[in-house]
This record gives sequence, C-alpha cells and structure tokens, in this order.
Amino acid sequence: MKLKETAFTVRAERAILFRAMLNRNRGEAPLEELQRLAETAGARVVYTAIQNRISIDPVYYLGKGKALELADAAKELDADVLICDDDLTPAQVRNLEKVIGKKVIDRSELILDIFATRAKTFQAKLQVELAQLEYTKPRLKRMWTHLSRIEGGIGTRGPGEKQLEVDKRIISRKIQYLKKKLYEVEKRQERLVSSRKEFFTISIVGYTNAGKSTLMNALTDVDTLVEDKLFATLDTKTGMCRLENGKKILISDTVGFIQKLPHHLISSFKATLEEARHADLLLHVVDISSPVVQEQIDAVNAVLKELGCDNKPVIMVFNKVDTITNESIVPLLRNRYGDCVMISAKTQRGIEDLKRRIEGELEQNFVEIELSCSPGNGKLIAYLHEHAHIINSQFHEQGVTFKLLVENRLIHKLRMMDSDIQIQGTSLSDGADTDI
Ligand SMILES: Nc1nc2c(ncn2[C@@H]2O[C@H](COP(=O)(O)OP(=O)(O)OP(=O)(O)O)[C@@H](O)[C@H]2O)c(=O)[nH]1
Ligand SMILES: [Mg+2]
Repeated sequence: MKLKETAFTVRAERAILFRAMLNRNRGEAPLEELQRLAETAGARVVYTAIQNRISIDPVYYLGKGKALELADAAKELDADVLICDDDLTPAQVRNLEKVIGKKVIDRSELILDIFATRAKTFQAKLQVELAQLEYTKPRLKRMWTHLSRIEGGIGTRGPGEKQLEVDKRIISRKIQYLKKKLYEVEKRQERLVSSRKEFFTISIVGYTNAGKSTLMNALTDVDTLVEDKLFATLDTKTGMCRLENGKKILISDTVGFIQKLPHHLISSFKATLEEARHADLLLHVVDISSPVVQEQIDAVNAVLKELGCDNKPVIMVFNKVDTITNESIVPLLRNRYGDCVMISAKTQRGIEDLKRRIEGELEQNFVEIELSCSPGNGKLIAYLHEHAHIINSQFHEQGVTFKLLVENRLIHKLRMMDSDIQIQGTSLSDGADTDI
C-alpha cells in the first residue's frame, strides 16, 4: 500500500486520524474538526481514515480488517499516535493498540490534552488536572485486567493489583484535594460574580473559534487573546461596555464549547462558566462561515442546557459575515432565528446594531423602580440582593427605600412577598414615571 504524505519541515508528533461513520447523510465535514483539534495539540496529521459501518464494533471500534490497514499505514508513515474522533472504551483502546502497535487516544483525551497545555490560571489548571484524573481513574482498573489476563493471574493478588491499588488511592486522594481547592476558588468566584449584581451582565457564549473574544474586544476595553485556534480562551474575562443610553453593562467572554465536550470538563469548568450562569443575557456567537452551522448551534445549546442556562434570554449573533460567499444563508438564518443580528466582529460591521439590540433587551426585560419597605423585612431584602440590581438604598424614619433595576416578571413576586411594600416605577424605555 502506498500512501500520499503531507509535506512538512518540522517534526512534531505524527498523527493518523480515524472514525467510523454510521450516518453518511449528515452533511458534516468528516474529520475536519478533529484535524484542527490535533493540530491545535501540536500534531501533524499524516493520514486520515473513515469507515462506513452499520454499528460500532465493541472490540475494535472499527472492523478488524480496517484496524490492520491502519497498522500498515502507521508503519509506512512512521506515525506516533492514532486519534479516534469518538470516545473509545478502555478495551477498544487496548485492542487497537495491540493490533497497531502504536499509541491510540480518543477525542476526549485529545481535548483534555489541549486544555492542559493551554490552561494558564491557577483555576484553569486545577480544573484540567481534575478532569484528567477523573478520566484516567476508571481506566486504571481495566489496565490491570489487561495485565492479569496476560499473566494468567485472575483471582491472584499479584503485583499488578497492588500497584493498581496504590495508584488508585493516590489518584483518589489527589482528586479529593483538587476538589477542595476548586471549591474554595469557586466560592471566591461566586462572591465576585454576585458582587457585580448591580450591573446588567452579559455573557458571550458559543462554539470554539466562533469569534467570541474578537467580539469581546469590539464591545469592551478589555484586550483578550484572539487566535485562529480552538480553545484560545480558557479563562473568563469581564469588561465594561457603555451603551448609547449611557447605561453601563458588564460583558464576559467564556471558554468555547465543542461537540462531544468531555463530560468531566463541563463539570470542572462550571466555575469558569459561572459568569454564564449568572448572566442576565447571553450572546450566542455563531461562525456563519462554518459548513456545519446548525450542528454547532445545537452543540452549544446542549451545553447551555446542561449548565441550566437554557431559559435565559439569548440574542443569536451570526459572526464573520465578511467571509460569506453564499449570500443565501442569510435569509435562511433570519427565517429560523427571527431577531438575530449579523455582524463581523473583525471589521466591526453590525456592532452598533448589536448594541441597540442589547439596549432593547435591557428595556424589555427590566424596569427601574423605587421600593420602600421596613428594614426588618430581612427575607425581602435578601431576595432583592439576590435577584435585583440595587442602584442605591436610603434609610429614613419610615423604613428603607431601594432604587432597583429589576426584571418585569419579578414585580408580582415582590408584591406577593410583602403586601405593605410600596413600589414606584420608571420605565426604562421612555424615561417617564409609570405606576406599576
Ligand atoms: N473573517 C473574520 N474572522 C473573524 C471574525 N471574528 C473573529 N474572526 C477570527 O476567528 C478566529 C477566532 O477568533 P476568536 O475571537 O479567538 O474566537 P473565540 O470564539 O474566542 O475562540 P476560542 O476562545 O478558541 O473558543 C480568529 O482568527 C479571528 O481573527 C470576523 O468577523 N471575520
Ligand atoms: Mg476566545
């Protein structure tokens, strides 16, 4: 078998990518994303293989014949690693490694590896290490089963098991330690996020490489790293944006989402995504030039659901409109996502439109009110601190008066909590006083 090789000058890890395709009609670009992930991790892709199958093989993932073909390719091209686009069971990894004689890793492991090399802050490093250990721990056991089978040692307490127990104990202890540390960091983060409650906060979410950080830079004075790489951002940054009506809002950038994001990573990154969970409004940035726009939107929505953010108000922001060659996609998307905004974060096209939409959202959902109550009503006051933006508060003989920015739907709830409170409102949209 003679294989065509991509030319390159610097030697990095040489990778072969592979996957089984169960459904050919999804119009996706097979292995394109995995290729970008592999390159982000520093590998050179020397060969790719796809096998159409009716179902996944539990032993080899692909058919054994295909696995042997990969072994030939790996030898001929002097590959260092084979990367599968799906997650593999520990048994599949072991079986493939035996047949091919090279290191085999799966998509989750690759993503974890990228996160590990890109994590910069203490928090991100803790999160990645925790995710890596949680991923590794169940695999240790299987490694031993594998060993014991070779040695015929089933039921015997051989050195393999002892070592395994030691390893598992060390890992468990480390996991406990990391969780404790992360808990402390999360608490600090939570306090920080809730201390910003007096501002209207927006979180920029979206698929990795959609242009979130570029948009963040366009909207605020924060300078965030922008790179044509997957997972350029692992730590959230928050910046201030001033709208035309003079209102100041806070905007934060978040880590990018991806299809089949390893589950451990989502749970470990909850603190980083804390900003999104507390945001009043989400900007869902979509790369309009991607050939798989809808799949990326779906993947982001799935993660948002997992984070409990699926009921938040969202503005769909289609980015990179400067790149589209096929204009027909615009009416299509407008049709599906009625009040979306088309922008180019890079050329700043549509940014003013987006700001106006944000203003509109602010006006639609929030009213500015004055609420007077007794200072002894601790429950109500605690509720206000939690759910409203307190602009200021004044104590006087009759009680305390808060000037608040509060969601429309909460007014009714406030009245239910205490029938003695007095509420006066100023509609944000026209600046006139209104009785609520
Ligand atoms: N042509 C074009 N490129 C853009 C636009 N916005 C962003 N990009 C490019 O897209 C790439 C990714 O941009 P980022 O802002 O880093 O994307 P991100 O969503 O923050 O990515 P991660 O942090 O890695 O998830 C960069 O090369 C940007 O220059 C745009 O409007 N038009
Ligand atoms: Mg970014």
